[in-house]
Amino acid sequence: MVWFGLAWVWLLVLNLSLSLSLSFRLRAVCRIRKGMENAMRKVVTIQQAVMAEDEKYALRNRQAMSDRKILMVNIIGSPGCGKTTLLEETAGKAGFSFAVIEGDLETSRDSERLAAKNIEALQINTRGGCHLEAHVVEKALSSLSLGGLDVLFIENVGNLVCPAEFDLGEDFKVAVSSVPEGSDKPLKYPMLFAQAEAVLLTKTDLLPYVRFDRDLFTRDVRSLNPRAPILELNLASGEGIGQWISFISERLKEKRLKADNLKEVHSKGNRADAE
Ligand SMILES: Nc1nc2c(ncn2[C@@H]2O[C@H](COP(=O)(O)OP(=O)(O)O)[C@@H](O)[C@H]2O)c(=O)[nH]1
Ligand SMILES: [Mg+2]
Repeated sequence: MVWFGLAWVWLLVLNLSLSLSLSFRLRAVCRIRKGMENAMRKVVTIQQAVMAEDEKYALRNRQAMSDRKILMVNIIGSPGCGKTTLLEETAGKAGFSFAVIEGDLETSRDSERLAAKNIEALQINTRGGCHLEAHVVEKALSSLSLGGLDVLFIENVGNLVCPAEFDLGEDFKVAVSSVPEGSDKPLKYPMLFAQAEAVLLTKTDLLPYVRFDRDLFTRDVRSLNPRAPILELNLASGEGIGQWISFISERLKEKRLKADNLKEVHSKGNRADAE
């Protein structure tokens, strides 16, 4: 009877200590989670502040390009999708003049490739940064000879994620995706494909050798972005480069027409004020 009583008391004590330790542990987990949530909130707030600050530079870049009637195009795609090759192939075939801001983590290989084609190219090395930012582009603008320039291309750091989140002051972004990357990329990286003014599908010469569902690619791009043209390019043969050049030429014409119309409206307004 005594033994039974002792066992019962022992079980009671064990149960109590177990539930106390569980409740302490739960409270500790809650505290850690709360701490993490607060830290995350701070990180998000800081990131928003950084992006808001950078937006001021983007506006300044946009204004500077508008004043000079230069079309600024932000080219974004994975490493190796053919961004530099596209610019090399554009040189000599385009009826417009252009310069390039090259964004890479390291090396000046891309700007050297472009310089070999007589394209003015300014290399920016982000030293680990996964995208270009507007304040860096502003500095680059002051080092480029912009006089008489029609188009300024920015080859952003090879990446489908971060560059899509940052406004550099460009007129628009262009998404580049190559056949060997696979047809599923638009839905996996929707932000870029949704905001692009044109989607380029490069390396179409590899279509016979790579499993690539063209219909799926087109359908997915369309679901994210109903109006952007999808331009297919084989940069090995130059096939499709004409439609790319026409697209840019058309956008340049539109920008200049808009700027001229705006100038006319302003001067009419000024004349009316003077009368
Ligand atoms: N087969 C094929 N290869 C291409 C094409 N475009 C580019 N490449 C090759 O793809 C590799 C990466 O190209 P690059 O322009 O440096 O890509 P980037 O990293 O996006 O600038 C190079 O070896 C190019 O020669 C294409 O249309 N077809
Ligand atoms: Mg490149």
